[in-house]
Amino acid sequence: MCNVCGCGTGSVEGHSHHHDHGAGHHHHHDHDHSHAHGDACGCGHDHDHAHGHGHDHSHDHGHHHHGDHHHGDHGDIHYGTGPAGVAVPGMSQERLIQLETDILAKNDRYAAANRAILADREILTLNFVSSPGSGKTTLLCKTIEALGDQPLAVIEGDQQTANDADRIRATGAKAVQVNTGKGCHLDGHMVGHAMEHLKLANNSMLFIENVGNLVCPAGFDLGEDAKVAILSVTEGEDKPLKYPDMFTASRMALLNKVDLAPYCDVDLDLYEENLRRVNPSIEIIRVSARTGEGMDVWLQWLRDRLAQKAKPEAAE
Ligand SMILES: Nc1nc2c(ncn2[C@@H]2O[C@H](COP(=O)(O)OP(=O)(O)OP(=O)(O)O)[C@@H](O)[C@H]2O)c(=O)[nH]1
Ligand SMILES: [Mg+2]
Repeated sequence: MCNVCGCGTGSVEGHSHHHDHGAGHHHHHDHDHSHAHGDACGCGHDHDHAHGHGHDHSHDHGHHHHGDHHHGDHGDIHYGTGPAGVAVPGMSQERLIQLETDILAKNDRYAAANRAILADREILTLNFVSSPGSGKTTLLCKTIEALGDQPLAVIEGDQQTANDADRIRATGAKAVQVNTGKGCHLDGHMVGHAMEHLKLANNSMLFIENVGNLVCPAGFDLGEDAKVAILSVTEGEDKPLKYPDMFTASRMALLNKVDLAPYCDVDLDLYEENLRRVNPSIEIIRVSARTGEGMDVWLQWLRDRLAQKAKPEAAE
């Protein structure tokens, strides 16, 4: 997850409802606020704030550079080599790990509740993750149209606007938009709330379009059956190597916009090779939402997953 942007702050403080998310969002950058909640004081050491009065914090900002990054052979700077995998000015690695553990534990409880409901109702749930503009909404619209009368619903996550939910509703499908404000990902609580708004049919499909972001959504379980990563050929074949977390977390990768491949200096085989380097078991389908190439393979994959979702008949 993303400690740097404080994207889980709302959850930690019990404000994980999406309307409150923006308000909680700055707080990890806010030194005073951290104190009020007993968080790391910024001195780089955890200590009990009840006894921390008089501690001089003024020395602290910008001085503890050593220890949170390493230099490589060419002087390249590597943050994230500590146990927390991330560096935040003024926070110790121990404190960061505690914060992440708290946030994700809370998220996991919401996600588990969603998963239990979705399993009981045999609803195949897919979490579509990608960078902005890779074609998630276009692919979803084409998928919905091709699936015909298959019962399904869509949860749309974006920082702002209802554009994508409007595009989905134009196909005739049910959709609810979740605006995350400054938030950079959907979380389990937001999705549970959105599920309540959608009258989900039993043995149906639920598609969740996450906020366009190749980083933070990787860490947040929503209760889905699988993450489906959408990549477009225009992004470049090195993206799986640069943002590996998203692709190790995904079961399926749709390599979209293959119609544009002739116009780009892109090597589709290398794209797939790089995906398998970070996730050897990832499934990959080359598609074009524009021309429909590969859509039959993708639709069959969806139907197979839905069939698997059906619970075995209860033994008499
Ligand atoms: N040529 C081509 N263009 C595509 C394809 N799929 C999507 N696009 C275009 O890519 C642009 C972005 O598509 P969207 O579906 O909005 O992408 P998105 O991932 O939902 O974007 P965000 O929700 O903003 O992250 C649009 O102009 C689409 O028409 C494709 O297969 N081929
Ligand atoms: Mg979209």
